[in-house]
Order: sequence, then structure tokens, then C-alpha cells
Amino acid sequence: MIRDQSVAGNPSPGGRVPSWDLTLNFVPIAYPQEIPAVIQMQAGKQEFWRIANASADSLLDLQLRFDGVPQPLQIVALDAVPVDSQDRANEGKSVTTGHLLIPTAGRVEVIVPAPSADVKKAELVTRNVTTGPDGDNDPHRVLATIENVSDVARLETDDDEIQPDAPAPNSQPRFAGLATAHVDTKRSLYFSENNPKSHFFITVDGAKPILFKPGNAPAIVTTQGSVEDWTIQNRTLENHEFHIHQIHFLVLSQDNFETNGSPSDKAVLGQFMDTIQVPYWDGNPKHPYPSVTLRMDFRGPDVGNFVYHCHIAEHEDDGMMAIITVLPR
Ligand SMILES: [Cu+2]
Repeated sequence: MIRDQSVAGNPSPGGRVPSWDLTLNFVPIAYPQEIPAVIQMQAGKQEFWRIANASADSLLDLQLRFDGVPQPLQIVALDAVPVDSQDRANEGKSVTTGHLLIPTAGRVEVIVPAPSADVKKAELVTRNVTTGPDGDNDPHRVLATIENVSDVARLETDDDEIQPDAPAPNSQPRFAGLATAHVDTKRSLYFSENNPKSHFFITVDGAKPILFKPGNAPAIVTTQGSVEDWTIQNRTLENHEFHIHQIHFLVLSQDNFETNGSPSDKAVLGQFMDTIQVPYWDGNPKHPYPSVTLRMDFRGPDVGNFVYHCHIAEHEDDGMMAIITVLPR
């Protein structure tokens, strides 16, 4: 569980001073010493890790390094949904990556190898995340060092006891056929800020940007059963993390990321998530805004009013949130 907290002594921003200190399972990794947590593992074993970025504002780019060499992270699930098995078309195929960006509120489940006995330095790190000219400083940090132990003192689980839940009779798998479903509506939304940046907005293109208030009228009204494609642009000079309550979306594309200096994240393409980063625009008027296109699935049981927002707490608290109404079928 990775969280964040104020940096002690209020150092001036920039350089390698982070905007926020991180904690790993409540072990503070505090600037300037930044003493990492310790994870004990048994050589030759693999472990299942469930990781949450429960920080308010910090973005993570996790990597496991043995003597400096990135190790494979076998992603089993993103945002609590198993990868590549949502339609039950195939069985539990993991997605392997060398590192993974986890937005604020993002969750990932991974299988990781333990270091062998001859590894001298094994570390779980968050790599530097470039958040844009107006963004926070999320520098490289070692979150944990991994200690090789012969006997891990912990609750061991007997694999034989793990039984998958049987599907309910006649149940439709969540997200079934979403990739090929009829799309009822396409919408464009965008993140923006006023200048100097103290107000933050998420707006349906063409509408007037307004700060979030709980009593606002819904910005979007749709009907249960519908499938919609939303393109969400970032028109600001810092990263934002799009999140919607109640539903997941299928990640269709990530556009103009590289043009503006951010990598797109191939591990999440085609997966079902509820939180995704839209990286910063570099301010060059010749560069199109970075955007993601997401297939929104309103075919489930959830109706009524709920919200979508940037999950960087400072941004949502300063207005970057809006209401959607899903009318009953
Ligand atoms: Cu934001």
C-alpha cells in the first residue's frame, strides 16, 4: 500500500526533492534519507503482490531491479479486473512488462520473482515520472529493498486450498463483447486549468467549464444499457488521472503521448480499468493534445448520479470533477 505525505521541512521544489514523500505499508520513505522499506522473499520463489497507489497526489512507475536489471512484472489484474480474460475467451493470460505506471488510485496485481542468492542488490523502485511543466516532482525513489531469506516468517497459503469461485448460473461475464459492441454515443471531454492555476476543470467539449459542486446539474446524461466512446484530452501542462465511479472502461487508444514527450503504456491497451493517466501537453501549439479514448460500459446494474474526475486529490478538490446521470433502462 503506497501512500504519500508532506515532505518534512518544506524544502523548495525542484531538483530531486519530491513534492511528496511516499510510504510503503506505513514505512515512511522520507526525504532526504529516503530509507526504503524491507521486503523479505525466499530465493527461487515467486510471489503474488497486490499493489495500490493510495497516495493523494503521487504518480508511480514501479520497477523491480536485481543488480540494476529490470525484472519481469507479470500483470494479473489492473484495477481489480483480470487482464486478458474478461470475456472468458482465454484463461488467465498475464501481461508481462518491465515497469508499470500506476496513477493515483490505480491498483495492480502482479506475480514477481524473488532474487536468486547471487543477487547483491534487489530493489522495488518508482522511476521518475515526468509530470509536465506545471506538475509535481515525482522523482526516482527506492521503495523497498528485498532481502533474501531462507525461511519467510509469514502466513503461508497452501495452494491446494485456493479454489476459484464458480460463476453464478447463467451469469453474463462482465464486459462481455464490449470490444465489438454497438457504440451508441461518442463524446469528447477535456482537462483544463485557469491561469494562474488554482481552478481545475473537466468539461464536455463545447460546454462552459465549471468548478465541481455537489449540487451541479449532470454534465452527461445517458441510459443504462448504452455503450459510449469517450475521448479525453489533456489541455494543460501537467498530468491528470481520469477516474470514473461505478463502471470500468476498455482502453481503446492513447494518442499524441510521444509527441508531447510522454510514453504511451502498452501494458494497459485493450484492458479494463477505472483509472488512467492522460499525460501533459507540452504547450507547443503545433502539438495536438494528448488524449485517451475509452469505451464506457453502462450495461451493468448501476444507475443514478455518480462522478468522474481527476484522481490527483489537489485537482479534484479544486474543481476537476463532474456528475454523470445514468437513467434506468
Ligand atoms: Cu489532475
